[in-house]
Amino acid sequence: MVRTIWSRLVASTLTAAFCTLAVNSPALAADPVKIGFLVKQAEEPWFQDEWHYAEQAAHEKGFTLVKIGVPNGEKMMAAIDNLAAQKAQGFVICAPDVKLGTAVERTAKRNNLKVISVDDQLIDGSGKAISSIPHMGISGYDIGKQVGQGLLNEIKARGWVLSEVGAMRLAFDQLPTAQQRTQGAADALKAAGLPAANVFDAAQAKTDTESAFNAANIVFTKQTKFKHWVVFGLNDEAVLGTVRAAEGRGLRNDAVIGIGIGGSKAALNEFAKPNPTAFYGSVLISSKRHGYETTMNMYKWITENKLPAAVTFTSGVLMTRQNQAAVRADFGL
Ligand code: FCA
Repeated sequence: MVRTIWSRLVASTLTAAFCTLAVNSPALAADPVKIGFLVKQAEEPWFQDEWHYAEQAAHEKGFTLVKIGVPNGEKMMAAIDNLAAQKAQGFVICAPDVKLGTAVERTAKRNNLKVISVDDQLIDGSGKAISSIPHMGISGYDIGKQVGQGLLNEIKARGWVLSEVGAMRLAFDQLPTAQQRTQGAADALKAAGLPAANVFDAAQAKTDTESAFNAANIVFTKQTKFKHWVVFGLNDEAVLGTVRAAEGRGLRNDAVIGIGIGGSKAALNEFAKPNPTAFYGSVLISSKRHGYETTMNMYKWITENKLPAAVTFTSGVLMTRQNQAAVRADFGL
């Protein structure tokens, strides 16, 4: 008898304890948080930095970050399916082609995955930005104008005559942010009096250094009358490829001024060379915000159902050999 009462008591206490546990800790029943971070060019230092700061968010919150390079549409689709199979709840993506936007949205939905885009805003079949996917990118046009202003200041400091300066725009116009960035730079130069006829487009096949090198070579071959050049493009790689092409023709830092966009290792390595090259500067943008904040936003979306801002555009600051340490410190890098 005593035993029966005792065992009943134990059983009811256990049930109560279990209920309390079940009610108060719903997370125990849920899958652990897993977030994908998919980037189009895993070998590019900018994307390595984004991953680094995304890892910081994962470390702080204790979730798993799955980093996948997605250089083409096929790999991207496989990566999204793979994330679903691994029971991830969402992913951040910089897609290899923004026109894959509708496919990304559909595949994510089908797999019940939340999605945030970073750097390159996804577009639909008619070329419109997909507003249902939260996005963090850079203020392309304004940052481009900063590039143009930086080039103008340096032209002035050297006493070059604007009408005698050639301007090379490394173009990758199928990517809207690339178009906006280079347009901003070209507009700033033209507004200051650089003749429109002095601006030459060099179309890149991809957004890497080699494609820029090839594209710039073609323009340098055709346009031989300019002794002074300014060069700009969507990122540091575009400008570095152009600077290398110029060097191949004997055009060095006294003849060429290049300003990139990014400011990660690609730029820092160049600044670390003992002799200054024609890579004069880079508008530093925040890989920390783009990597850490997007991932953190995704985490909060998953765990607190807090929808991220529809669009966030981040700003940049011109960084040169001289001020690199201070500018990076201001960015918390
Ligand atoms: C695009 C470019 C990258 C980087 C990023 C912010 O994705 O391709 O190089 O500039 O925007």
